[in-house]
Amino acid sequence: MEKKRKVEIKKIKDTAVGFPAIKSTGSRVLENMKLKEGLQTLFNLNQVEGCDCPSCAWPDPDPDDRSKIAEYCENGAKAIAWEATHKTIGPAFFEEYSLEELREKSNHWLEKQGRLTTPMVLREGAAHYEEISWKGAFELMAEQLNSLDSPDEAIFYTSGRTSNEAAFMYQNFVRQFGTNNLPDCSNMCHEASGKALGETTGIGKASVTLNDIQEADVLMIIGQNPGTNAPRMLTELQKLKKNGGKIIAVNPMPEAGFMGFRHPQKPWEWLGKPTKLQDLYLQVEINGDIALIKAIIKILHEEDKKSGGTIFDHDFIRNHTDGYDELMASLENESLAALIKASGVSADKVHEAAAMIRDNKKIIIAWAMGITQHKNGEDTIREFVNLLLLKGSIGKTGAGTLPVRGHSNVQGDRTMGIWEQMPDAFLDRLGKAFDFDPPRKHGVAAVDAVKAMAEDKAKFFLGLGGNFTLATPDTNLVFEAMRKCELTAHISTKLNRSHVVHGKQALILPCLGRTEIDETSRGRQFVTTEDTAGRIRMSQGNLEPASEHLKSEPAIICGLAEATLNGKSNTDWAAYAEDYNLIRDKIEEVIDGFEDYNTRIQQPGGFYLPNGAREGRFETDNGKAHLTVNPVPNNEIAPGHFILMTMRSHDQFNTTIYGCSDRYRGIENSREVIMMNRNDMEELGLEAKDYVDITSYFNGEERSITDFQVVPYDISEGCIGMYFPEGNVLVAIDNKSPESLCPSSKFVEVSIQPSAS
Ligand SMILES: Nc1nc2c(c(=O)[nH]1)N[C@H]1C(S)=C(S)[C@@H](COP(=O)(O)OP(=O)(O)OC[C@H]3O[C@@H](n4cnc5c(=O)[nH]c(N)nc54)[C@H](O)[C@@H]3O)O[C@H]1N2
Ligand SMILES: Nc1nc2c(c(=O)[nH]1)N[C@H]1C(S)=C(S)[C@@H](COP(=O)(O)OP(=O)(O)OC[C@H]3O[C@@H](n4cnc5c(=O)[nH]c(N)nc54)[C@H](O)[C@@H]3O)O[C@H]1N2
Ligand SMILES: [Mo]
Repeated sequence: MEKKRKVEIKKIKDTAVGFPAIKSTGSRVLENMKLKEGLQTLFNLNQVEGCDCPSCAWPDPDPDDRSKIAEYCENGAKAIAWEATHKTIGPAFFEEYSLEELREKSNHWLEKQGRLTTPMVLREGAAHYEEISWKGAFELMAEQLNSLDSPDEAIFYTSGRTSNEAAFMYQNFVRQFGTNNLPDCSNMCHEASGKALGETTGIGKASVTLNDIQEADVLMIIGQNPGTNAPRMLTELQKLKKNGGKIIAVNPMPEAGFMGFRHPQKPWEWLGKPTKLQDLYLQVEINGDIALIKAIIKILHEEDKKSGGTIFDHDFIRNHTDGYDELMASLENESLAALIKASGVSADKVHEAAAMIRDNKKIIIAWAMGITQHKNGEDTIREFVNLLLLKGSIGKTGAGTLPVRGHSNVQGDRTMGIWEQMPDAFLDRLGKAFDFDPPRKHGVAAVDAVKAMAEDKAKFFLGLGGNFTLATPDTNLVFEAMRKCELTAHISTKLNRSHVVHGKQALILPCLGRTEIDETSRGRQFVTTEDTAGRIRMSQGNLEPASEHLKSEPAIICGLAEATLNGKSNTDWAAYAEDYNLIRDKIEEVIDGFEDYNTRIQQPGGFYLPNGAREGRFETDNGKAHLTVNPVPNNEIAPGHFILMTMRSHDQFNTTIYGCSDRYRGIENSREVIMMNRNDMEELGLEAKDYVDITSYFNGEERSITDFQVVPYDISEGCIGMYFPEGNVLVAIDNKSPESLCPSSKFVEVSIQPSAS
């Protein structure tokens, strides 16, 4: 094992981006790429005809507003440099390192070795991966798939970096094979947003565009850390502030990203005073958000009654919503004091927030994982919708819902049919377009996929991107589940834990990355993606591929489909692999909103998909947006225990660890830490950097990790922060939302004990 790292603690930053970000971008790029290539790729990033940044799903500005040379952020640049590295690993590497040796390496080390170049196979009982031809790899998978007792014994995972074209052909193949087992990273991410918004507003996506943000009166940013995870959002928040808008941040810890901001591409701002972003900071308790929003609504309701109905938008409520009377009646039964107490925020701050909302008409609520990764994520989001609807703040300029998506094409993958429970209308059209009868039985989502493998109900796993083994909760159980499979295979760019914790046989299928040229017999191909605001754009790399043996994701999927469905499919898979225009024609046939796809995608900036809620049309069962009554969750835990949340540092992309520098939080050199309030530390007699063991509790089961260091932090009392994926060991597989099945990675009951050693 690698030597244990020791944490260094520095001051928490109160400003995001600025010069240190530029410096950090430069050093990460130079570490990984040659200068010329690095600049070439960065300049291509998010330009109208360039490559869609693979880091996050934040929308690009309209073509005229785009920065001429650079439309990226520090973390986007890191993601690019990481993918476009000139280091490669091929057969010689796998000959040198046995699996036993690779398993001892850290997650950072595995990915750091460079780009995968050649298909590799691990034969049953072998100690090393060895080279295999593409044909051999496809045949091995086909043989396994065709020998299963039922197609439902196969799991087909997707991570959100996959293009629309690859995702569409993947789900098409999987359904022609005969199953809906299509879990994806969204199952662990924004599932609750899709569900709650779909139900209440008729569309499970954001209702706002970038331009709305600049025009909002008040933007609430709840359970999200944009400075790290969507840095380009800060530019829009800065514009909002310059237009006189106000920002309310709701988070158990103050994140640098919304305290202050210096624009990275405006050097004159690097030295001057930063733009102060947040006007009001509400330090909630973990999962105190729903109580907070209810308290705000209750205060506004009282004032609305007193003022004769001037606070809420009663015309809008009458014309566009239902459920008002039930919602108001339910509020009469809630005690304001109890709601405020449950939120963890002081009464005067809750009143201050209510006053800011009361006096304004255009409200946006933005949120991410701090909200969705809870057992009651959907309830909280429905409560956001309540507040917005009461203020008439959905379907007009400068107002609306903003679930900030994670992976750069996670939203597009879902639009393309990557979902274990696609509706019949979609399946009907898919079946018609490709002349087959799609299976109707719902498949398994991520958590149930783990269980199916652990319980021997599934024996084949294929991952289209991602790192399933580390991204899913309950790491030890997932390891066991993967090891039980007959075959685990991964379409990947870099080596990761999922390749070294494997089934009886395993395959590594190396693919082109976003930054690379994708050339087929029909010429240079491009792919398309969908951002958080529902805009479809093209993405085209400009670098030479890392190896001549790489295949594109669509080509790998079509190759596998051809080998597996041999003679049983009416689809000319080879033709689609050569010409992605053909794929887009089929997408147009199956999915609404893609009319003239191949023509409109050529427009600078692409095009927006239809969005009823954005235009004030609520495409629900009765054409009205629904106000709903949602219970305040019981967050009670045993005395002396804490609530733990697992989140991202500034130096990672999900399970990809770039380094150990969580710069804004001042935590350096180690990730094996917990962030804890000083009062709680005092209570337990702990000093900074002490080593502790952490035990989690769920349904009478215990899970533990040892030797993490304590970092005193400005986090709500009783709450603890830890990094993902290290914390996943503690998240029980059944600790999830019963509605969306999303793991509650932000709510784990734990106790802390000083380490024995
Ligand atoms: N550089 C970089 N960019 C990324 C990613 C990355 O790993 N690195 N990941 C991408 C992906 S897939 C996603 S989904 C997004 C994730 O983006 P975020 O949602 O910003 O990710 P997390 O780090 O999980 O941060 C969650 C935030 O919620 C807060 N929080 C935790 N619990 C609660 C709670 O109960 N209530 C409230 N109000 N706040 C809470 C935490 O303090 C933290 O600020 O980012 C995407 N972009
Ligand atoms: N405890 C806890 N667990 C969580 C979360 C949390 O906050 N806390 N967050 C959850 C969330 S929001 C998400 S989205 C999931 C993320 O889950 P995943 O999407 O499964 O994980 P990533 O770490 O993004 O995947 C990284 C791998 O993708 C591969 N890759 C990179 N680029 C490409 C590409 O272009 N093509 C292909 N084929 N492969 C590529 C590389 O091999 C890399 O190792 O994790 C979830 N798990
Ligand atoms: Mo995500």
